[in-house]
Amino acid sequence: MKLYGYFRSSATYRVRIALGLKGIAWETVVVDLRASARAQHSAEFRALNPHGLIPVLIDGERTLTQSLAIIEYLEETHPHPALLPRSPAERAAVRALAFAVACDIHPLNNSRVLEYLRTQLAQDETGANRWYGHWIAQGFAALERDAQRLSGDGRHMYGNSVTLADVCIVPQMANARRFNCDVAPYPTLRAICAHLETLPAFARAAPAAQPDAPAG
Ligand SMILES: N[C@@H](CCC(=O)N[C@@H](CS)C(=O)NCC(=O)O)C(=O)O
Repeated sequence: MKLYGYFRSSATYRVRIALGLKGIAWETVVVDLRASARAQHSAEFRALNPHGLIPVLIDGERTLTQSLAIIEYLEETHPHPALLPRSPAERAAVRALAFAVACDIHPLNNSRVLEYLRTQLAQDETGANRWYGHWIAQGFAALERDAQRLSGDGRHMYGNSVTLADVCIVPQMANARRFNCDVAPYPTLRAICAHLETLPAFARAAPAAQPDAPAG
């Protein structure tokens, strides 16, 4: 499979984790999101994904977009190990945790949103960082309470094994740290991420481990 992404993209990071967990080999095609490159806006990339967003996964003739749709596709085509529990109620609970990250926190802090704040709404770095930190704090405070209730062992967001919720929280925690958000108030989330980051599929998917990450 071919994964269009960027080392720092947390939505791509989710897909890298899922591919690794399922033991699927992939080849990276770098889409440089930096302001100097803006490769997501190139005609070539827009032909693949008119939304101008990564990740895009190519599986044979298929072009897939949206990280969670891609991961559900992988879940259906490569069911083991399962990233969703069996019962409908538990699946809904895991998806709710994943969507809290992917639908409620991440879209507000995406690069195009931050760019709009800076360029069109005249926010300086302090303003943009306040915006970023606000949505992290609001989302993580609720996720901390969720994890206290739903984690079975303090090492996973839900129950005792890796689920879609874990695939989403680790990249979001990496983003929060990158933007210097205070994550001290979320000890359960921190402990879960600290454990997950030691697992090979998570370690291999980490931004610093990608071919396009700057050396050092
Ligand atoms: N809901 C989408 C979000 C994708 C997304 O926001 N990707 C970011 C990188 S993490 C991106 O391509 N940003 C480019 C931009 O903002 O112009 C998904 O989960 O795949």
